[in-house]
Amino acid sequence: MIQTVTTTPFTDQKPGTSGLRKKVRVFAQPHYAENFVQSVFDSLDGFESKTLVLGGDGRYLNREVIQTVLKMAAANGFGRVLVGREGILSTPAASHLIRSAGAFGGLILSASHNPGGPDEDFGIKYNIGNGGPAPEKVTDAIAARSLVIDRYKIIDGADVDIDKLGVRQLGEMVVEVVDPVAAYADLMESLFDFGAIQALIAGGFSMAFDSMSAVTGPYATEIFERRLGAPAGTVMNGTPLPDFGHHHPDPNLVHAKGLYDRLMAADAPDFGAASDGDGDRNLIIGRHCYVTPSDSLAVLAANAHFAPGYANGLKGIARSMPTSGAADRVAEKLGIALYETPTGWKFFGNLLDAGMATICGEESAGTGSDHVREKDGIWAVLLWLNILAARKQSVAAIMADHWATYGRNYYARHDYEAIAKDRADALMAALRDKLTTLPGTSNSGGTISSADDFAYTDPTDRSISQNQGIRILFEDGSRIVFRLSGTGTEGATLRVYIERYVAADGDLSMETAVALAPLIAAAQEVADISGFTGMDSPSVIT
Ligand code: VG1
Ligand code: CO
Repeated sequence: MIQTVTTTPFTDQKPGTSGLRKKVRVFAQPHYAENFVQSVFDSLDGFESKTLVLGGDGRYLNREVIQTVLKMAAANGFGRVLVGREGILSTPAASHLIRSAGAFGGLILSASHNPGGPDEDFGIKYNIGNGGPAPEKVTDAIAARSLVIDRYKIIDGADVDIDKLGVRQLGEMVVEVVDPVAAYADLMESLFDFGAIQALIAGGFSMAFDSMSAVTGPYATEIFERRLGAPAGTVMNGTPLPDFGHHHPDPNLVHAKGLYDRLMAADAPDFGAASDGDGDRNLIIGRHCYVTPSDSLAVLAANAHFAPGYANGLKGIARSMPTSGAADRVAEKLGIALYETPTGWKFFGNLLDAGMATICGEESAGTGSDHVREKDGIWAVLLWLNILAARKQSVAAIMADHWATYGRNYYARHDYEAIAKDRADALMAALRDKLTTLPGTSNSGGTISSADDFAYTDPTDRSISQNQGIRILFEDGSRIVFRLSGTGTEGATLRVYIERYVAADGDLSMETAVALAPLIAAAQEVADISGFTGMDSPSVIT
């Protein structure tokens, strides 16, 4: 029985950098999730009888919202929903499923690297038929619809069994429960030299992979332990838990400190990696050698040809604006284009679809390629393993060689979390007011050569995205970027991105904090961070 339920709009359903993310208690309000899902469906055209992909990272509320979406998809006229068993699909696996099934689109239930549990975060993201996050014109339409919505459609009936593989009927719609892992693992096997990686591991190479009690557990166990032969226990925290074991599933030096300490110990394994809540981020740490995500992107791009899937070279590289320029130097050497986009994976989709870029990455531990339309944590780990197997060198040796060839972009991101929104806005407004007067002035970081608010024109459809972050550039090529996070659920988060380039003949072995100290001081001088935020130091440094 299709029911039409009367509702009233919520005013806070505009999707952020990556979908709608809110506290669970916000999502659990009557009609909240339903309003958003209906706003998505109302913003789409022509999905009748078509396929929707559905799955999430298993966090608290996942199973309930899966059922809601199934019933709403049936009531709204979808022909079929492909849902991961137990409601599980990593973000890259969902992207692959959308593409391989020729689905109309997909809904991914996740707040990604944000914590989960009854007092933590939940999220919903819509991906389009290319498998990638909905572009801004779609998210803008969803936001507009959410402000005027007055009814949603839902089937009145029993829950669907999503725990067993197979095909079921829900009203007029078919629900197909699929294995969340197998097709994704096959895709990985088609891109990388599993034989070479198996031989590496059989030869005594040791690794640790931290799934952070999030969605990659079953994927990592299948791929690293079963298919590649790594010993049992290689995958740590491999069972997805609704609250991620009370941990913050963000693979950075703060939240994956246990892994970091293990890789810095005297008896460290050769290689360590971690992924986030929904499996699209990656942290790479070699034995006694942390690799910044921006450097990782550059190294992966420079060495991708060692993997069978990329043996013919890259068409181009794309990175988000705050990501360091390390990849730019690789693109230059390879003679391929480098694209600089706003933060968030949704801006890469058009470049990948147009065949302009092959590899993309962000400083926030996201790297991926044209194999799907999302960033992909396990993919990045496998490409690293493939490169290590082919070059037969340690991570530290590869990094040293990379810097000696291209120079080194010292880089750090300082996050000031949970600050009052009006203070964060005031800080950014004060910076914007100064943009025209800053060039030519000097501070601890040197002389400022230019300052602007980043705007992006998509080269494929000419759409324009403005106010994507304030850039302060110095005469020596150093850079400070300021922007506000679009994924937080508490107050505002200020992100300050700090970068200094040292050429190949300069000092390549400084401590990052030492190399960046003058620029860190300059960020404070230019933006009065402590004055506006009341914080003397960042909450997280990555
Ligand atoms: C952050 C990162 C951004 C990333 C986004 C989604 O966004 O900075 O690079 O694409 O999270 O990643 P923001 O607006 O908070 O800076 V995930 O793994 O949370 O989907
Ligand atoms: Co994520």
